[in-house]
This record gives sequence, structure tokens and C-alpha cells, in this order.
Amino acid sequence: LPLEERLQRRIVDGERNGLEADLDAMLQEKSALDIINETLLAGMKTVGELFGSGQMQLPFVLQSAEVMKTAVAHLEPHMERNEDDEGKGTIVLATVKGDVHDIGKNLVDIILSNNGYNVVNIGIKQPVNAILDAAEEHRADVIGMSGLLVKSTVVMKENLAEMNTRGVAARWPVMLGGAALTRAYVENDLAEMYAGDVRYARDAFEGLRL
Ligand code: B1M
Repeated sequence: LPLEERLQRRIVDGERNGLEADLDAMLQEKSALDIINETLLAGMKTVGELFGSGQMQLPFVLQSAEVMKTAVAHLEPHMERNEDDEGKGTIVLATVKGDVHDIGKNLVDIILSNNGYNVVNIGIKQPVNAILDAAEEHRADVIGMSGLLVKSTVVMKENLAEMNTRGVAARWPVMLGGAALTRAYVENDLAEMYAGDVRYARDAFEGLRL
């Protein structure tokens, strides 16, 4: 197979052997970010489709996710850093309660960190209390919540309502992302739960722009 397809197949098949060598070869052709965005994410998309249609079982999805993570870790040192952009602000980043998906959140972490933001990534399955505690402790400027399950969109809604009740709206604008969300849902349904700013980021780059 040509290199591009082979790398996609590695993600879909969860095949790690030879991954790094292929990534190094691909780096001769395109940037680390383009490899992630164009090549690897296309593989993850296929995984999602196969899983969604019942053609792939969960343990294999997990393997694919592990290969994806290994690939991103291998590419990270090759990513451009905006060194003169240090100290733009602090964001607390979490995958919401009940949700284990973290590949997208961790990409957001990498992109923001590489561009001068201080990212406090508190991990997966984080209840709103833990998110707010971290925001307080690290004097965050922004709170970022990620979630991929439809259930997580409900959790985000509850979180925003809770944050509103606690009166933190003036303090923390919120950025939301993850495959189960849509811009319309965030801007119409979720934003009205919270008196502060609530923004949707379709991907890590929109997150950076925001
Ligand atoms: Co899960 N899973 N999964 N899964 N999984 C989905 C989300 C699903 C759509 C698959 C499907 O059915 N086609 C489906 C959800 C259906 C729904 O809710 N309606 C699903 C399901 C059902 C499940 C389980 C319930 C399965 C089960 O147990 N029976 C289970 C849930 C467990 C739980 O959370 N409690 C489960 C488990 C898993 C694995 C553990 C095997 C694995 C996750 C491993 C990991 O993350 N460490 C996994 C995977 C890999 C997927 C798919 C295939 C791929 C997700 C992914 O990593 N995409 C996924 C299919 C899909 O999404 N279509 C699926 C690549 C990643 C880069 O994209 O995270 O969307 P994404 O991030 C994007 C943007 O969304 C955005 O930026 C990124 C790109 O730049 N973004 C942000 C994300 N967060 C952001 C935050 C921001 C800004 C932007 O600011 C704060």
C-alpha cells in the first residue's frame, strides 16, 4: 500500500508494528499536524463508522485508539511551537463525567500548549466539582469541556446550570467541543444555561482561534 493508505490502515487495524517508521517517512512529505488532521483522523473516522455499523467490536476500537495515541505522541515533538507566544492564559481542560474519550481533548491540549497557553488537563470522567476546583486552584481564564457521547451533551448542560447557580459566569467563559455536539446545540440550547460566554469549537484549531 502507498504510505498514506498504509498509515490509515494501521489506525483502522490497530497495528503498531512499523508505525513510527511510517510516520517518519510521512514527515518527509507533510507536517506533523497535516498527518494528524488528514491521515490519522481519516483512519479514526473509519473506525467510528465501522463501530457504529456493528462491523467492529469495542476491543478493536480501543486498539485503534491506542495506535492513534502512540502516533500523536510520536509526532508531537515535530510540531511547530510558537515560542514567542508564552503566557497567553490558562485553560482547564476536561472530558466530562461519564465519558472516557480523550483523543480529541488531548489534541486540543497539544495545539493550545504549543501556542503559548497554559493547559491544565485534568483528564477524563471529571465531575463539575473537580473542573471548578481545578479552575480555582490554577486561576484559569477559561474552562474547556470535551465529550463525545450524546449523554455528555446532557452532562454539559447540567454542568453549565450548576456553574450558573454557583455564580461563576462572570469569571469563566466556557469552550465546548466533541463529536456529539453541534454549533446550533451549543449556541442555542447550552448557551442559555449560563450567563457567561459559551462557545463551540469544531476542532482544536477553532479552539485555538477562540
Ligand atoms: Co467510543 N463512541 N465508546 N470509544 N468512540 C464514539 C464517540 C461513537 C460515536 C462511536 C459510534 O457509535 N459510531 C459512540 C457514541 C454514540 C453516542 O453517544 N450516540 C461511542 C460509544 C457508544 C462508546 C461506548 C459507549 C461503547 C460501549 O462501551 N459500548 C464507550 C463509552 C465509554 C464511556 O465514555 N463511558 C466507548 C468507548 C470507546 C473507546 C474506549 C474504545 C475509545 C476511546 C479511547 C480514548 O479516547 N482514549 C472509543 C473511540 C476511539 C471512539 C471513536 C471511534 C473515535 C473517537 C475519537 O477519538 N475521534 C468514536 C467515533 C466518532 O467520534 N465518530 C466513538 C478522534 C478525535 C480526534 O475526535 O474527539 O471528536 P474528537 O475531537 C475532535 C473534535 O470533536 C474537537 O477537536 C478534535 C479534533 O481537532 N474537540 C474539541 C474535541 N474535544 C474538544 C474540546 C474543545 C474543543 C474542541 O474545547 C474544550
